[in-house]
Amino acid sequence: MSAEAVLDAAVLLEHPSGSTVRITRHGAQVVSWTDAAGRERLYLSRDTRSGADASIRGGVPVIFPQFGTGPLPKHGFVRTRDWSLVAHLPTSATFRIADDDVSRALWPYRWTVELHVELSDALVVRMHVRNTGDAQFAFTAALHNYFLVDDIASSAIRGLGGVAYRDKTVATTGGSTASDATEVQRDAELVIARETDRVYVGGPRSVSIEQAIDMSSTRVAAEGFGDWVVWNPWRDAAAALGDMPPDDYRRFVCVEAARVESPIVLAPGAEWTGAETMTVT
Ligand code: TA6
Repeated sequence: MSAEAVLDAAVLLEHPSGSTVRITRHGAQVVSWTDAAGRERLYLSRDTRSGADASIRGGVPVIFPQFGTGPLPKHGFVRTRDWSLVAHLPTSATFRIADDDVSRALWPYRWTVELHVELSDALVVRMHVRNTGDAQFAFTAALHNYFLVDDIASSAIRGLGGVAYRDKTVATTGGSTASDATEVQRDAELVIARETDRVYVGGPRSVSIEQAIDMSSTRVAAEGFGDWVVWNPWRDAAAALGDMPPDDYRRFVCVEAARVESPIVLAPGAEWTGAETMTVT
């Protein structure tokens, strides 16, 4: 399936302002957001993989119950599964996924995740995780946003100055994430000019991608997550991905609302919500 086919198969939301959102049942993944001026704000690779076990390269992948690498498949397992569409109105949609035999073979817990997407003058994505079993569990999570930029060299990420981060591009002995180098971002703005893979520990409520499209900026405000991740593979790692045209590293930056550093612990019956609000400024 091509990127066009991914978009064609997606659930469409339309706002009277003219903005639109498309969400696939595969991964409950937002794969397109156009603003009121008709400009696409999210990156979607034209070489994305699709189909049963594939993760779609672009948009807003939903990461649960494990961010990054670990005992489970990388970035968890809900981004590669089909979700149920449980509500669909012109400007909102709700998707749900629950544990099953396949998930319990990997991770022996009972849970549901609902993703609620709402389009107004902003795009709001809300992720609800509920423990429906009788054992406590811990998880990490993210909304792995791929923001489209006209040119990575003339865009900048604002909001993370003074925040400590783990630099995942720096290999340390043993290569374990726990021992990745920790630094503090000195500059107010981050201009991406090389491979960048950072987990910011804590940080502000909102971050913006300045001069993303047509000189306009994309702002993302998060609640409930606590951490931020910034990723751009740059030339060589983009070429190695295999599902992205090599030069596309210039056309996006991932700025992710994430909970990576201190897992969320849910007691039986308990619920957690993480949300992000994206606006054009
Ligand atoms: O969020 C950043 C990151 O964890 C990077 O380390 C990079 O691997 C990226 O996600 C993409 O992962 P993926 O499994 O989708 O290729």
